[in-house]
Amino acid sequence: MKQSQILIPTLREVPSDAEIASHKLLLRAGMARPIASGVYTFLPLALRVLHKIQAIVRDEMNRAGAQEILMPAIQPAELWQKSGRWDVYGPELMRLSDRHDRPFALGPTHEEVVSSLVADEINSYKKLPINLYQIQTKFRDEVRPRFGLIRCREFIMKDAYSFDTTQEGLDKSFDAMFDAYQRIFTRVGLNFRAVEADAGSIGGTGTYEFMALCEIGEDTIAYSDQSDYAANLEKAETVYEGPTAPTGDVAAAEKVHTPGVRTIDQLVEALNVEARDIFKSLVYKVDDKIVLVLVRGDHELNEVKLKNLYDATFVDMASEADILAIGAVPGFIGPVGLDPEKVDIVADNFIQEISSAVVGGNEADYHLKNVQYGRDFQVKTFTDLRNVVEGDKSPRDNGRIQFARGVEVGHVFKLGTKYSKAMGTKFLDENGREQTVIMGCYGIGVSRTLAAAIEQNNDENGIIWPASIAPYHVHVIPINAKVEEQYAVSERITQELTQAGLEVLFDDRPERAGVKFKDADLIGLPLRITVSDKLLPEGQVEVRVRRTGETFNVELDKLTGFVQELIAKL
Ligand code: 9G3
Repeated sequence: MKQSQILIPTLREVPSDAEIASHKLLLRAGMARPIASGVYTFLPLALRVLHKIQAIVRDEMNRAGAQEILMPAIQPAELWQKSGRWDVYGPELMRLSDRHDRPFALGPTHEEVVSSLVADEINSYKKLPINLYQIQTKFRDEVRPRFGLIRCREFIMKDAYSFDTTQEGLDKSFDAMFDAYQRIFTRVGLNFRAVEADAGSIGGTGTYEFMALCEIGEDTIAYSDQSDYAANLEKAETVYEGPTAPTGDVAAAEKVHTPGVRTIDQLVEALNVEARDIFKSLVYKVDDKIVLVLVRGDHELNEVKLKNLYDATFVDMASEADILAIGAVPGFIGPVGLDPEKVDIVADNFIQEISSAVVGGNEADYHLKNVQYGRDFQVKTFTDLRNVVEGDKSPRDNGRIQFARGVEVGHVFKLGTKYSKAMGTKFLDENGREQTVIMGCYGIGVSRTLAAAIEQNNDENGIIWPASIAPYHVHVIPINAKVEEQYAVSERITQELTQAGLEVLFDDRPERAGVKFKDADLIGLPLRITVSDKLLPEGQVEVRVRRTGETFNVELDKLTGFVQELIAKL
């Protein structure tokens, strides 16, 4: 393909709102252009990469026995009213009305649509299991789109949905998808981990996120240094090995005047104690219950674990009124003297390691010290309520927990009957009895995968495409396109390599060599072939590997075989 014919508007500089490498490079390499916050046009090079990622996804989904369909982007509100989600989602769900003023949503996902389809079209166990998938544009009106294609408002997702008659069937479908995802991300060339994740609002159990490891990732991954155990921070478990607090008697609890001392750091300073000796008392509204949560001052509450403890739908910090209503004082909240009728007191296991603690005094400007759990206050439930920290014991092996950051590029869920019940997706079993279908759902962020690949494969000169998803395999560049022989040889090389099945971008533009080399490094094709007056007399051209900078002088009559062999390794 001649570069002078293709729209590749490369840039030297990018707008300041592009903070991360992939966002900058998508714009500079002339691959994407925003038309609104979080809404992008994919230009020719990006579309070629998207098509390659989609081809790998399709190949593995089809190999796993899934069937491709294409569902509509606009969805009638009735479906979301039937599942009960129309009122659950706020402004993130993009809504519109049709000409008859009927309400619709722009689809952020398709559980309702696909469950309704299967409810209408399948009603016998003989037709199950089935796995339907699509590759389609999704809409989610993110409050803060950022990082280019990593978090945008319109994006391309592969979403699949499995329908089984039994839990074992779902387990089998889930495992087939899990394996397909391992193969997909390996073939795409991503450095990724499958991490245990919380099912969140979507419900169900057994959910994994596929995380592309990169520093700009918004998610923290906790992994063991001695096994392939990995979990996202919401889910990662701590290991409590039992009370180690000395049971020796402790002086009676004592009030301490701490005017205006509210934060852990101020308390550490004022009372000359360690953060671990202070109990954070956090008052939450969990659905409609008021809960006082205790975690050590050196730990962080994990709100997802609190939500799961109560199997709640909503978890929010309590209001000042709620805090006063249970007899506590904002800024000086503590567990001592509260009425268990008015508030549940739950605590993270690790507060049991502290025998003499500092807590809020439930009185303005006062704290209590020498407070002992069991003597001075009771706890309704002890459980794992904190975020893991680096160095914690791994819950699965004798390793220690380390942190990494990642971007979620895939997510697999065991849904169970959450949607099939609501949407009436049933089947008649072998005894003619009506049963509810058991579902799984499986997503891949296709456009986000493109961005993650750039995040993981770039240097100061630009993108470095893995060969499997590169927009083209080889960049052919004559040092001076105006020199007849250089142009002719470049054209012939382009034809030969194309005939051999390689995808070639021929830079036929009348630009200076330096400009063409800079653009080639920016666009990042795996190989660059330079045609020059220096080497042509020897019947040679230079082949250069973008990732390593390695160069080879290759005879023209050996070029095709050489390039084919080299590209297979990139
Ligand atoms: C919404 C909006 C945003 C959403 C959802 C619904 C995320 C929503 C979770 C999923 C679960 C799986 C199938 C493919 C894999 C992921 N954001 N989720 O349900 F209305 Cl506005 O999408 N869906």
